[in-house]
Amino acid sequence: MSQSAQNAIYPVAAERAAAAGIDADRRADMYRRSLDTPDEFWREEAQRIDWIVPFTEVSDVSWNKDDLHIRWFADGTLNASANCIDRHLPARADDPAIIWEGDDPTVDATITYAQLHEKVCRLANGLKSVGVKKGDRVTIYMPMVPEAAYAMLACARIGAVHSVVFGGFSPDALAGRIIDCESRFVITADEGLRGSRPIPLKANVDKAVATAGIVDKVIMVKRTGGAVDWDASRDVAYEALVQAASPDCPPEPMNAEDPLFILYTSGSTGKPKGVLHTTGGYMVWASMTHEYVFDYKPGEIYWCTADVGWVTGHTYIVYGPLANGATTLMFEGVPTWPGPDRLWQVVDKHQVNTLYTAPTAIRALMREGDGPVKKHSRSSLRLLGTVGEPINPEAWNWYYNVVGDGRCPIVDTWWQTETGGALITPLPGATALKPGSATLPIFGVEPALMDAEGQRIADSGPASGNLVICRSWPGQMRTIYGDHQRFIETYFSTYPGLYFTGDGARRDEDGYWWITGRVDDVLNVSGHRLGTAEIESALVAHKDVAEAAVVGYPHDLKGQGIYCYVTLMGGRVAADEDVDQLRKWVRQEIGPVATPDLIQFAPALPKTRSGKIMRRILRKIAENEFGNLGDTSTLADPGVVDDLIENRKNR
Ligand code: 6R9
Repeated sequence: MSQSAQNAIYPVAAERAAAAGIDADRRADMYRRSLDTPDEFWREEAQRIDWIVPFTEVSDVSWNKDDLHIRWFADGTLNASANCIDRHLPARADDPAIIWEGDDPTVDATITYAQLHEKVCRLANGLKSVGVKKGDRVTIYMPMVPEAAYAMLACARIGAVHSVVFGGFSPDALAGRIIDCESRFVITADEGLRGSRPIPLKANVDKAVATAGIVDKVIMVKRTGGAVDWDASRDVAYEALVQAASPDCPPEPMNAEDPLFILYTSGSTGKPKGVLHTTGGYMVWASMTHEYVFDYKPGEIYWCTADVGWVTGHTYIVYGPLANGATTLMFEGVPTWPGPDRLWQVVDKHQVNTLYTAPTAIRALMREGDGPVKKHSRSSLRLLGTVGEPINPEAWNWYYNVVGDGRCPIVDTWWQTETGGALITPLPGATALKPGSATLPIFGVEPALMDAEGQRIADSGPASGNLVICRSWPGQMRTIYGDHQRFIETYFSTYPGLYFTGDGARRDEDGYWWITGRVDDVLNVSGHRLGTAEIESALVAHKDVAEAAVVGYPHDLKGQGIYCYVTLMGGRVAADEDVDQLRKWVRQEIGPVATPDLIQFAPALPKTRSGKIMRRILRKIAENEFGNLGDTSTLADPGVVDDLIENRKNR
């Protein structure tokens, strides 16, 4: 890429700044106030939420390791589902809340706010009738159908804590998540449908439930009508349940710090972490960022292509847009089926104004050329967004010039499951854009850089380092479910008193932030977060595998690919079928998103004399940068490295 492309700046168009809720001056003023007088700022901003009992205290936070607690609006009460539904009924009962676009392009549905209210209330009563109580955890393992949103909101309505598990995860991965949060209830569908291929969700649940051994009830939505096994003492038909239930279900008053949901995400070590978000702060954050980041205006059609199994689906398909009374589009299918123009066809069909998707999807569609895009008008689009991984400037430029015809700003939103919503992001009417930069922090967010010695780098001027956040924001996760100590150790111990993001970043001469990617052992494959430790433990669970180490390497389409080094039992030499077998094995153990891209069999892995695998060396070899391995003097057996280089898979 040329230097000039890297330095390109796209100023805010004057008409846009004028029409936007927030222009550059207002942004600067609000940002300053959010840091100078935070209590005042958040007291005002929190008025966007309907409180049952108003809060008196804004925040009570300590990031001190010995007394770590994070509380926002703590003595207020509210209900998230009432904020997403009931309060919109007086003015917009008949407005579309959800537009559902099925996998099959001829199948869609529109659900108004009044209908959403009835659906959610009936299900909430149905959940009560099968024994779900306030505080119980309910696992949701669903395809992208409106019932997934109903299920989340029905839990929120009665104070149950949902744990949505991505429908692409395996029975074992699902079982692990059910067990970790002791969930006695599962909501699922018979099958999912993606690109016309059925996904056996109920069969997966049956296996997971058998493994977990603690589930009382499985509620199943009929999506395809495919054959399923049925255990009459445990399984409940969704349709019958909601039909029998009353459509009247008053929302449960929840304390602001009562849990709203748990969402599992990968870390650098151990099993996935149950990220816990609470009600008040999360709702303020979801609503505020959805409005400002997407410059949302009433009546607009807003489409986030994420799956509800990820945090982006939680905050920017369900809670943010619905809290703001928006019309949120939910898409069941995949961007490339039945043809590579599906997204653009859907944009025209539903007159989408805002499209929010992942760089990996943009790169895949870019490969199909401009033709499929140009087949459709896209004239309704006014804003584009990206999330999930760094976007390369080539993909950014294609998105901007081809998809957006050079007239739609792109909001590149940096955030994490842990942060609840966007932290570093442009505001479309306020922020000049630089392709590849997430630009500037949103209100209340104070980022900083740390150097390798653990020292804070000066807050002005260009610099690179590890990205930390210096003060709490309302949408921040509160703990790891069941393991507060791990929460403290993971996020607040590397740099005491600061939240460590796990990302590296660069700040340029204009104070713009460029996220460079994870600095820990977390991979970002097609925008999906995966822990190398999880893939390693899946590999070593195979009877033929003695040892495994997994690293990422640059991948044109996926951002990062999964590179596995494997030593077989008894020093056996690998055969061709071993590769296929192990790829299949990992798919089964974790899910298709974790399928290894490259597997290199090695007689041994590079280790220090104390037996630690030297991942730095493995990363370099996987990146095909073996000329520059750095210090190898601590290797127990330097010969191992020569073999690894000679047989490397990424050339
Ligand atoms: C929302 C979400 C979080 C990790 C994060 C970072 C990467 C997300 C990004 C981005 C560069 C962006 N990431 N957005 N990197 N630019 N705009 O994706 O949450 O699944 O928890 O992943 O994704 O590395 O630390 P999650």
